[in-house]
Parts: sequence; structure tokens; C-alpha cells
Amino acid sequence: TNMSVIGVPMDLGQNRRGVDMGPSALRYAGVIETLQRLKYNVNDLGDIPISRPDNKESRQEDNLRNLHQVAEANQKLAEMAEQEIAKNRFPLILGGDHSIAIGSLAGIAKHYKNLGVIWYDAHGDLNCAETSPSGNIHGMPLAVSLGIGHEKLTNILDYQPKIKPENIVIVGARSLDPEERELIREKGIKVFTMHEIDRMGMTNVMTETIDYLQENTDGVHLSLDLDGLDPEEAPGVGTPVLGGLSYRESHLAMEMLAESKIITSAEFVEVNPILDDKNKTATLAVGLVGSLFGEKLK
Ligand code: DIR
Ligand code: MN
Ligand code: MN
Ligand code: MN
Repeated sequence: TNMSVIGVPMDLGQNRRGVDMGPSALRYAGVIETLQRLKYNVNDLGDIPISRPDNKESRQEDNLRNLHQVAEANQKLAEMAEQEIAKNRFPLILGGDHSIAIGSLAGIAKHYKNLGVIWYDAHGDLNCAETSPSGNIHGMPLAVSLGIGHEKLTNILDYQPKIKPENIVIVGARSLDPEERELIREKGIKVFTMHEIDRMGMTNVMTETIDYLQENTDGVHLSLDLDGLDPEEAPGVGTPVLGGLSYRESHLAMEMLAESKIITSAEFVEVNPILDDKNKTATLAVGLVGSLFGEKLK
């Protein structure tokens, strides 16, 4: 399989510096070598240039911090992801904060009628300017992809929405804002919160997720926020939340996705080496990449 790796050193979607070094941390932890070892033909496209914020007033516009820079970077990412799929290459995107999912999904969804999305995250990322407690765009990408939010974000590549609510599964949620919960209910988005994962076990959660998405989608994007894992396993993230997914639960999830062969694009986001413990979180992420791409099946 041909794979294109795109680094997105973005930290403007939230307010803790350092997550822009995520792609370097993941490369240092051996992401490219892991994929090569698994016999992928890897085309490393390097990192997309990201501009710096141009003033100190960070919530520049309508409670959307760094809106213009985030929109501009996502436009570039969308174009690149779109081109790589057109060339029949699997896009693997390395973040950067989760605002980059706006561009990934814009580029990728262009090629599908019913793109499925697995959102592996402590958070729902379903806010918009009106509901966001923080003004941070990394808390908004899933809403943006549904067509909710500022037009500069929702209309990248001139179409919207990118995805349908019934094609989304959120896994690992444990920090949802009240209006995110409302949106989930209103749109009928499938969510496995930590409560459900505890009760059902990860095997059943992933079996249901895979069956559900296989039925109605023509491709599935995995968007994995490292804060979905417990901060014990993944300390290098900007917004850690207690009570998260374990190392083994996460590897199991990736292994089941590898077996199912449903994943057609993926991104690993929110690795922040400045907050990390000797690159533990990037190393964990690279291990998960290995499992997702069939390490155990070899
Ligand atoms: C919160 C936190 N819901 C917000 N979101 C985070 O700012 O919108 N997403 N941390 O990853
Ligand atoms: Mn997220
Ligand atoms: Mn998160
Ligand atoms: Mn809005």
C-alpha cells in the first residue's frame, strides 16, 4: 500500500504552546520506520508551513481564537489530503492540535459519498463560537465537519457538510459540554462514553462500531486524539482528563480496526512533547500506529 504522511505543526487551535512539535516527536519516536517495517511504501511529505498568530488579542474574531491562521492552514491540508487520495495513497496525518481535522476531513470526504468517522477522544469537539467555553478551535472540528460554525471553516474546498451525523462514532468521551450533549442527542450521533466502555468492554464497543460503520459508509477516517487515553499513559497532551482509555484497550481497538480493514485514512493529534514525560506520548502513539497498520497480523 502507498501511504502519504503529512505533518501539521499546528498549535493555534488551543492555548498551550508545544503541540506544534507533535509531528517531530512522532517522527523521533519512529513513525516512518514503523510503517516501513510493516511494508508500506511511505511517502513523507514533511510538514505544512503554519503561520504564527499576528497579534496578542488571541480571541480575534467572534470567540474563535486564531481563526484566520487556522482556516488558512486547514485549506492547505485539505488540498494536500485531497490530492493524495486522488493518487490512491492512504493519508496519514500527524498533528498538531485537533483543529487540523477540519482540513483532513475537508480533503478526504470529497472522495466519499458517506465517509465514516471514528472520533477517539475524551472530548466531543462539537462546539461552535456560540457554545465554546474556550474559543479554542480544537474543540470544534467535528461540528465544523457537520457544517456548523464559521463559514471560513465549514466551507473549505467549497462544499458542506463534509460528513453526516449518522456516520460518526465517538469513542472514549468523558468531557462533554452541555450544548455538545444536546447536539449529540439532536443529531443522533453514536457515542461510546467511558461509562459504556467500562460496562460493555472494548471488544464489544469496537465490534459494534465496526458493524455500524460497515453498513452505511464507503470509507472510514480514524481521528485519534491522544487525550482519549488516560493521562497516566498519555501525559503529553494539552487537555488531559482523568478516567481514560488504557494502553491495552487502545491497542485492542487499533488491532480490531486493522483486522476489519475499514480504515481508509487516519490522523494522530494533540501530542505535545513539552508537556510529556520523555516522549512517552509520542512513543505510545507510534505503537498505536503500528497496531492500526497490522503489526499483530504479521
Ligand atoms: C472544551 C475542551 N470542550 C472546549 N475541548 C477539548 O474548549 O471546547 N478538545 N479539549 O480537545
Ligand atoms: Mn479532540
Ligand atoms: Mn480531546
Ligand atoms: Mn455557530
